[in-house]
Amino acid sequence: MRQSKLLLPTLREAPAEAEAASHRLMLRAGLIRQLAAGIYTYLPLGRKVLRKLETIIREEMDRAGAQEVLMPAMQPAELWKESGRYGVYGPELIRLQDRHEREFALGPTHEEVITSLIRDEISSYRQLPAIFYQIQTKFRDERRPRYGLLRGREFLMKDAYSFDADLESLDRSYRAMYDAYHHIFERVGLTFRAVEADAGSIGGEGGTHEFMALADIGEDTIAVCDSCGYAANLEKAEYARSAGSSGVHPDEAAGAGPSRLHTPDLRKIAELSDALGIPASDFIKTMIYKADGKPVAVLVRGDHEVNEIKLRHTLAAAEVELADDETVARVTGAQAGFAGPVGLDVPIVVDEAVALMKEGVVGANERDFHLTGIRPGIDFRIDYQGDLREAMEGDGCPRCQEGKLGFRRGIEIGHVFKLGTKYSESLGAQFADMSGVNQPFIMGCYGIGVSRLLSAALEQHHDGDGIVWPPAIAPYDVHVVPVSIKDETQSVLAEEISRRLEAEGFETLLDDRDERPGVKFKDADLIGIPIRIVVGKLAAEGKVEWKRRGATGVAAVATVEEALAAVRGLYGR
Ligand code: 9G3
Repeated sequence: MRQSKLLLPTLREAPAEAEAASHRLMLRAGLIRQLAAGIYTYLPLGRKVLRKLETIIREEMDRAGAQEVLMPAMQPAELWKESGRYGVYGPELIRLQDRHEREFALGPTHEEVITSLIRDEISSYRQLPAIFYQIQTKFRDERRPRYGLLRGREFLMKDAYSFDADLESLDRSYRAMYDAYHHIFERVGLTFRAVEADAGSIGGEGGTHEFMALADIGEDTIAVCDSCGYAANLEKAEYARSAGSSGVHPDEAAGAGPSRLHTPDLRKIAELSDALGIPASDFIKTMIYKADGKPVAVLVRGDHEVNEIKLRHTLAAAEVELADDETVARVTGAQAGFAGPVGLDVPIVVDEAVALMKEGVVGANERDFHLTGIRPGIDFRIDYQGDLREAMEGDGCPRCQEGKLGFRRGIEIGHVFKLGTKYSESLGAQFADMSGVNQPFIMGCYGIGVSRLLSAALEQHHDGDGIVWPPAIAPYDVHVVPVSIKDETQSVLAEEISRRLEAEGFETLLDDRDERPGVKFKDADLIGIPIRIVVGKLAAEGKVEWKRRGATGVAAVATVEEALAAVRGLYGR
């Protein structure tokens, strides 16, 4: 491709509002342009990379035995009413009416659509197992689209759905997708972790993993063991239970008992800990939550944080949220900073670490006062104790018990779920089993954020000069750069090299622009084609220079044959 003909509007600087490195690079390297918040046009270079990602995904999905389909973006509201989800999603679900005023939604995902299709098209266990996938545009009206393609409102997703006759078969489908995801992300050249995750609102029969591309811009935090392979989304991360770390068991020799402490305006654990010279781990935090609207006191140690996902599961509640101030005042008689468990008549659930404390400092349920020497289970009721806290860096690994947990930031690039019969039951999608009895399909669903993959790849593959594309997804294989297009020898040799490479099946970008060398090299660094062949003064001797993008050191002087061999070597051809 001649660069003089290519729409490749590179920028020296990215607009100020682009915060993420990948977003800045996409704008500067002319991969995308924004049409509206969270809505982008892919320019030629961006489209080419996206297509390479799609090709890798298709190859691995097909190899795993999945069948490609393409479902509509316009989904009848009736389907979402039938599945019971129409009311669950708020403004994030984009709704519209057609000319007959019939209600539709722009598809954010396709469980309802695929289940209604298979309800009509598969009726016997003999047709199972079956996995269908699509690569298709999704619409989710995010309140705060950000970081370019990382969180858009119209984005490309590969979503697959498996249909099985029983749970063992679902396990095989799930495993096939899980393995295919590893192949895809390895081929794309990403550093990633498959982490145990929380199934969230999608529900389903347990079993869900997220695939996280490691990147500091990532919105998710994952806990990773420094010695075994354990990795989990912080939402769900466990940790090695301490056998009774702090002091004796409560009902043995307990402390001196309660005493009041005047703590004027000291609300935060850190302030109290500083003022009183007591470590945070000797405090007990009392947080008043509403579980499906009902107040409950949740206690964690002063140096721990409540894990609201674990809390929701423990309370078997659909929704948990911190209570508002007036509920806190009504329930405890004081403001949040002075809330404590003594004398409360709402349920009191405590994290295990609190139940193991001999005594602790708690709010006195009175403004400007705290109580010391409070003994869990003696000075206040424990209605339930369990794992309610966030894992912390340095916690022991729950899997190998030797390693320590560390935190990493991740971009969620894939998510696989065991759905069970959640959609096949609500939509009445059944098949006749071996004894002719109608059973609901056992389902799984499997997503990859295809456009988000582009961002993740850029977050992981760039340097100070611009993009360093992994060869498998680069928009072009080779960048041929004649230094001075006016020099007949250089431009003829550059054309020759480009033509020969194209004839061998390499996609080449020929920088035939009449630009100063500095501009050409800066642009070449920015757009990051994996290997560059520079045709300069040495052309007269039939010599060129070649260099790998991202490699250190100077370019290698070589004959044309040697340069072509270097290209074949890079792409293993
Ligand atoms: C909605 C809206 C946003 C949503 C959903 C529904 C996320 C929704 C979860 C999934 C689960 C899997 C198949 C591919 C992999 C992910 N955001 N989810 O269901 F109406 Cl507005 O999409 N779906």
